[in-house]
Amino acid sequence: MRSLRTGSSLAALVTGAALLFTAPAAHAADSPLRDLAAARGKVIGTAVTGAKLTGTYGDIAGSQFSSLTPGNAMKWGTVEPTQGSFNWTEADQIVAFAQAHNQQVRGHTLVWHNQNPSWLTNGSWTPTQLSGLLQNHISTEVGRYKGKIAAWDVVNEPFNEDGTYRSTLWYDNLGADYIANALTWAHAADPGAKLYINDYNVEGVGAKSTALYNLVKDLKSRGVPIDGVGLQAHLVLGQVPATLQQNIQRFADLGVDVAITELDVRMALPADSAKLAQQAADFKSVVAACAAVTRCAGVTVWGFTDSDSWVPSTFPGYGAATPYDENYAPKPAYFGIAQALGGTTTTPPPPTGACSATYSVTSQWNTGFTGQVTIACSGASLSSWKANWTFGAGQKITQSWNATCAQSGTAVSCANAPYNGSVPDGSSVSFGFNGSWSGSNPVPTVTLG
Ligand code: 9MR
Repeated sequence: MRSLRTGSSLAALVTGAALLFTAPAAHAADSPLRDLAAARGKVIGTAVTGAKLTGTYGDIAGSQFSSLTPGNAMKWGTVEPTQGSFNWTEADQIVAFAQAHNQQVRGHTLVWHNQNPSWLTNGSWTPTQLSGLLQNHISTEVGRYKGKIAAWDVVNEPFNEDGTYRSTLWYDNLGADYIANALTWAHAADPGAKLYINDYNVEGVGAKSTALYNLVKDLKSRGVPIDGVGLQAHLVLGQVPATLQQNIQRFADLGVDVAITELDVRMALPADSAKLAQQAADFKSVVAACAAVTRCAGVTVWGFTDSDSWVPSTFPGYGAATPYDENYAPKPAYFGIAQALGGTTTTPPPPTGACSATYSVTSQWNTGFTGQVTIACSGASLSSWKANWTFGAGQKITQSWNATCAQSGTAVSCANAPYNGSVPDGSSVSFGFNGSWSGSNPVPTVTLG
């Protein structure tokens, strides 16, 4: 039996009982998404979890995206768990990672009804005290990152579905002007940051987005510093609103920027090829709508991998909502994004089962580095393996563990150790090596054979 899939560098050769795969490493398109986006004057971002920014997750976050949004690290409950005692560890880490990778940071979020510290929500405050706490919070956090944040989601999710104000700690005690005040305080703390109001179910024209439109119009007429609106875009498969581009355009015409801030497209599990193709079309149409409007600054996905998504725990039975699968292989949705940004890579047939190898540099010093290759199988398995790659900049392997590696010129071939040849469906094995480098140390594409 022989099956060969081409067009994506993903080819599966099945011979008798043995499975031989060549599979893409993490970086799959001809140009990274961030380069495609930059060529169109757009930003492409992802929400991230600070602790995961190493290995393959870090490689993809750093190479494919031009903006990072801390998924949780900058929320009030995270940064001030006890009143007056701050924890900036994860937020600082994400900002440092972004700076090291020449990325923007989208600050998220300053005023919300969720993920507030319990000392705040359980306290009993007069409106004056509450207003003072909010001002202090905004001044402290925005001030800490002054000059390092491209845009802040200052106010998050202020509206109900019918366009009335959501009843929250803020609205109930301070009235609607908590929004104008929050923007004014944020502007005072960092006049260079773009200030946004961010909400969900405001992607198409409707009661909720019209309430947001009217609010922005009112704020602008009053001279309140408002630079943009964030359309979160937590979408359901096949349900991109038909009026998305029209809605983006009407905000642009009002004189504010627009950003798609939290894009994901969830589907009923299990995923199949038809759903993944629909998802690719959905991601493509959202990114294309942004690309078509000059004042749409860009698109951020809410997690780039299905292994780092809020969807499965919030919507049981739903998932697969992001552009990369749980093993960091790009899904058709990835190519949908790339195409909307002018990329030429065609959508690959969705893999029905594959083993793939991902290469990462886990540490690096002036002349040497430590690398790791992880071989992961999903819907397939291996009983033995060889991982092959070509070094592009004269790197040399000096030592390896959990595999036997041989290098001839630039070609490296690493075979499994006696104890780790078996990679059952749904599992992975890793091996490591030390090498030398000089000049540059680019990540090669690993093929399995
Ligand atoms: O992705 C975030 C998840 O890890 C948190 O548990 C959740 C708590 O509400 O918040 C998620 O992010 C939300 C974002 O901050 C605002 N818009 C909706 C997002 C998904 O819930």
